[in-house]
Amino acid sequence: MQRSYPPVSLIGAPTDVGAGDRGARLGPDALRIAGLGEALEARGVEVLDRGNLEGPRNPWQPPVEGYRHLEQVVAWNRAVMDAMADELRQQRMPILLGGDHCLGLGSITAVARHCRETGQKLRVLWLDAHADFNTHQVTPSGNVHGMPVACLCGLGPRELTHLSGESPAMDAADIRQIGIRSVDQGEKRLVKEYGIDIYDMRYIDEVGMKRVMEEALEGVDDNTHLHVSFDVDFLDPSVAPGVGTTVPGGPNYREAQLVMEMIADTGRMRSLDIMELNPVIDSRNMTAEIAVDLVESLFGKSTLMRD
Ligand code: Z70
Ligand code: MN
Ligand code: MN
Ligand code: MN
Repeated sequence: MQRSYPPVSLIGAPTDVGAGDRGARLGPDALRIAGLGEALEARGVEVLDRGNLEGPRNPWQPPVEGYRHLEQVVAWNRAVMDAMADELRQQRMPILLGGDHCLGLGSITAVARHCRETGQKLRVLWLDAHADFNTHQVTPSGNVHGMPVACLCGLGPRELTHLSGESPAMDAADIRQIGIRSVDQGEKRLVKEYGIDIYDMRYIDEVGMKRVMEEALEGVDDNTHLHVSFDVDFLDPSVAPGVGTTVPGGPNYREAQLVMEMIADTGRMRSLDIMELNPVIDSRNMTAEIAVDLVESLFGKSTLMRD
């Protein structure tokens, strides 16, 4: 029996205001051109492309008091939060097409609020090379895409931590980070302090991806809303060169496929972010195509029929 999925809404967020390079603003169209919508339809999923959100342009300025483009980051995150919330209210599955990862804040703020309103448990899987847990005091760059998880846990500027009015937007105990291999000095102290559950590359190498995913998915049940925040730099650069910040030593294609297949097996994914794809750096849209491949696996595509 093939699993059935809720109808999907694609939401483009063409901005790189939170990033250190420009180009992630082109991510949504690169994913569309790689055939994301058609691939989901081929899996029997109903897909509506809502087009792209609008927001302020990237002023490309240096950081002010530890933040680059804070005002623009706030505006984009509000737009993302509202758009995600609309889809969730209609029982649809929003897929956010980034855009840089600062927008994970708006996305997950909406998802967490939806879970509170509907009495569901939240589980966030944060697939990334980075922990994205910086603050303006410890950030080496001022780039807000290095801060969304801290903001979600209530640590950051009020405009970002209180995006929906409530703070913290989510419980730090609800997130699992996988693939982590670049954490800044001050950031390390903070993730420890907040008790973030991190499956870093060393742990993945030691125990293997299968066990990592079993642990990260432990406790996911019929009342769980699973949100996947997929920063494409999670992947090893040999598989996915088209991102602003490549970090060597990431999951290879096979490990990444296993991650997606094990998420699909739960049948509980109800929202997804696909972030940080930078077509300016990519080669013939190959990273976008890999991302689409992986998303097909998230929606249950596997080599053999296993269900
Ligand atoms: C670094 C910082 C980051 C993504 C880079 C990098 C953060 N920790 N996140 N690329 N997606 O500047 O805070
Ligand atoms: Mn729901
Ligand atoms: Mn990230
Ligand atoms: Mn990253």
